[in-house]
Amino acid sequence: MRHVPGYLDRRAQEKLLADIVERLRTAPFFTPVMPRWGTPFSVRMSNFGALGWVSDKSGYRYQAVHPVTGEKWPDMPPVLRAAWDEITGFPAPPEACLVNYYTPGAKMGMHQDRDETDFDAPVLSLSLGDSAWFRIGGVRRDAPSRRLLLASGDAMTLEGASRLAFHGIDRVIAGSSDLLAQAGDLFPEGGRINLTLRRVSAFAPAAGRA
Ligand code: MD3
Ligand code: FE
Repeated sequence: MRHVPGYLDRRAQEKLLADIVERLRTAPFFTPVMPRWGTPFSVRMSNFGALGWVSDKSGYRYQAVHPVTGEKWPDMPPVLRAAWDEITGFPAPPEACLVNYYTPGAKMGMHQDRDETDFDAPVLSLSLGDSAWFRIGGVRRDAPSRRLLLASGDAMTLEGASRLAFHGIDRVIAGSSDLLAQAGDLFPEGGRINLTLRRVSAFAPAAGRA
């Protein structure tokens, strides 16, 4: 795992936020619910790119359309594609960008990300808005964990052993950033947006030259 504090400067964060807000008009945040029980997540979500992650009573999955509007997901903001190439160097483009929105009281319990076919590809995360305490442990739920503060503009990559580590968001620090206020009245409570870029399907590298 690699943490890159301040990967996006303030201007780049504002441009990315504007690109996100524009896309949320056609792909508004939805409230995912837990499979089986239907308990709502405290985090609201949307997606950009060919595939988006959704969760409803029938399960977790990636799909090409928004679960409420039925429309295809918007394209990814160009700066995200550039960040993927620059930070990960992975030889195939990201297929999915999950957009998580945390109000100041929202959290995400410890979980593994295993709905993708290809665990060899990295996951890239970018944070905007309020800082949050991120927790990461081991590949077993009972392994010891540590926490890391993720601030607006920070990037983080997860690959190799960390790709299947349990992780979550303990707490958002309300009022720690004024970035989301730039979006007018869309985020009256402030909060935090996290973007995760992923490969979903397996990528077969071209055969090497002899
Ligand atoms: C560690 N998101 O969307 S981003 C998620 O801040 C998720 O919204 C958190 O966990 C958030 O699934 C954490 C950092 C992150 C993303 C993917 C990971 C950490 C990861 C995949 C494997 C291990
Ligand atoms: Fe996760």
